[in-house]
Amino acid sequence: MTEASPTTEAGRGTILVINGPNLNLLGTREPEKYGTSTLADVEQLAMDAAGAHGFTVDCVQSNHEGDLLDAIHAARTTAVGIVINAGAYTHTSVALRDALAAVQLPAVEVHITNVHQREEFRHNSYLSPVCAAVIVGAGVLGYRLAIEYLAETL
Ligand code: CA2
Repeated sequence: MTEASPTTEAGRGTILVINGPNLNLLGTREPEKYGTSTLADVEQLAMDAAGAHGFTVDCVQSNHEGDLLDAIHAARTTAVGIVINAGAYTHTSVALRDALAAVQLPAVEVHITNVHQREEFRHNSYLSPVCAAVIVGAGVLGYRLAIEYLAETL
């Protein structure tokens, strides 16, 4: 018997949108840096953008690296692509990079701020080399651009 494709239940399939540590605070602190949109706003924006192209979204936010790894692993059978803002784990986590490489789904890395204008330690991303595209500094619009990219290329 052939395995069900992740595209069978939901039109063109499901895009997994992952937000990492502290992004649950969006819209509540440091608006000058991260803007005024909340995480719920970002997830709605992603849902709308994906829906316009026939995709559904699964949204995951966690402050725990292992939970993010589990979400990426699960995407292997549930999603057709990934949008990931791994927050500070971007700059530290070989494990998240290995997970993204292992699942072999197209992934887009998003950062709300332009990490290259910030501290030196934010300039390196362990994830960028295993992502199809990287969007930084576009604010929360970056999530929409990431979904547009996946919708064009999937
Ligand atoms: O610019 C981004 O999206 C970042 O991924 C945000 C991370 C940071 O560690 C990365 O270098 C760049 C930090 C997320 C913190 O989110 C907050 C949101 C609102 C208020 C406080 C923190």
